[in-house]
Amino acid sequence: HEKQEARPLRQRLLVVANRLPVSAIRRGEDSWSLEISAGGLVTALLGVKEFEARWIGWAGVNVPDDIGQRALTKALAEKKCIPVFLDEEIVHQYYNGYCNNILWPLFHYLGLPQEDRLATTRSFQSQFSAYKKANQMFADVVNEHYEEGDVVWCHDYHLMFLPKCLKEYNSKMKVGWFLHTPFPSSEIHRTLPSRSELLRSVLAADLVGFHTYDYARHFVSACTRILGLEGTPEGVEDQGRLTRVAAFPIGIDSDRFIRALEVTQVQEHIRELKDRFAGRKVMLGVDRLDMIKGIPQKILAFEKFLEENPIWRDKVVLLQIAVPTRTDVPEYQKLTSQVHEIVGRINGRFGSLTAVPIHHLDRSLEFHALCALYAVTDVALVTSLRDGMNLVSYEYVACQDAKKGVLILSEFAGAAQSLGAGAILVNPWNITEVANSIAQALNMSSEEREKRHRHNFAHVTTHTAQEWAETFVSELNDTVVEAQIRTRQ
Ligand code: ADQ
Repeated sequence: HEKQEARPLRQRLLVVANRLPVSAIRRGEDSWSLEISAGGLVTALLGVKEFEARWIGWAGVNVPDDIGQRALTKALAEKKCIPVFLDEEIVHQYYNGYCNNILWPLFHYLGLPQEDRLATTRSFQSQFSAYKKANQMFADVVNEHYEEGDVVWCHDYHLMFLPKCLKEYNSKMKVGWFLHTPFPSSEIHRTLPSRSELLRSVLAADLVGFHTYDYARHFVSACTRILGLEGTPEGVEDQGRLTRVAAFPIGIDSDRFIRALEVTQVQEHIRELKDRFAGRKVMLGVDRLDMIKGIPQKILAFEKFLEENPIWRDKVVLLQIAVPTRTDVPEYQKLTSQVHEIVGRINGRFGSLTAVPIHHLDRSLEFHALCALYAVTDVALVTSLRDGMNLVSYEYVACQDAKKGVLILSEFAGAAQSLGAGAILVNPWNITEVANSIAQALNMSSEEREKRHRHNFAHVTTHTAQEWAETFVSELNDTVVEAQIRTRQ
């Protein structure tokens, strides 16, 4: 009886992702300080009232000793987080290697690593083994904390092997898997040496979700072409067992952005920025510094625009904020210097003693500064070469209700499917087309801006992160119930 009373009233949701939503800093042998990082996923799940979420994942730090592990586990428990401890070698092979060097570029159509093919092929096997081992370690922790009735929601390309490991522990566990990146055409996926094994393990889940219908369709084609299974309108069928596959487009917590614009600190930032750039139109780019975001292409398009529109040269400025990520990977270091070189060249070419056309910052901005930038700028440029969804485009629209700025958006971002009617869609590889779109955006009439903005603002404020999470989890619950009914019949 006592045990029953202690159980939470709401259904428990175990959210499993590679990284926990905290940054942990070790202060002493057995003391840690933790800071919650309020990413999209955290805010999405905080809004889901029917469920009580627990987070399972890697804390992003190497903790080799028992004392440190015990202390960190205890500190994390207060934040409803449960750690998976990965050692340096596993992190190197699984995270830097298989996840970021193989799956990430492949899923964004950049192909498998080309240089030194032999070395890559040789390390491929050990990286894939580390990937499976790491996924098994996540499964062990989930299994240890799982209670009957819980829903387990696995996230992203880091954990494609997890659904299978979990179902091997307990075939009754309700398991969902969601991919935050694109799922590429089956022609791309089939180049991956471990293509079948990964598909089969994902199929062990009850519900598999993607941002767009296209990604879901690519996944189903990969299963039919590579595994020879049957694709149905509901998903993929294997010997009578259905894995439901569907699109669940993510959103943002739009209220959080809209409310922030009322905060005094944000209004002060807005005033400062207006003074700083008075008399000029301001264009904005906000991205993680990653090859998929198409930052060099964006800057080259801006150069082309300046070249072809001399009257705009001292009347427009591009602010590009790029947060460095994966800084220890040589390709990312190369990208940083490439971007710096292009920016330097263009500023040298079009700048004057008092003003430069591009302000490039290699850093992350705090939330209020970001909201102010979103609110004051006239045009946002999102030119990803591929992007699962792209939340920056949503955040920009949420902050533009007063100004009704123009969004230029890559047709290869998932967001193009939801914000396409309001944005100017571009092929980011076509520098001339992007340059022309910049001119179109800067010259657009206020009536047209208003019309386009209305469309996008309505979408962003109704298709929120909370709605996304709720829909996925309730669909997962329903899928399991339907499957039980089918087996009874
Ligand atoms: P990301 O590739 O990280 O996400 P995105 O969706 O744009 O891309 O989200 C980035 C987040 O980081 C945004 O919330 C943004 O505000 C923040 N951010 C970016 N640059 C910043 C800066 N300089 N300073 C402060 N904050 C910054 C992955 C996929 C996407 C998918 C999301 C969610 O690659 O396609 O939309 O997951 O599923």
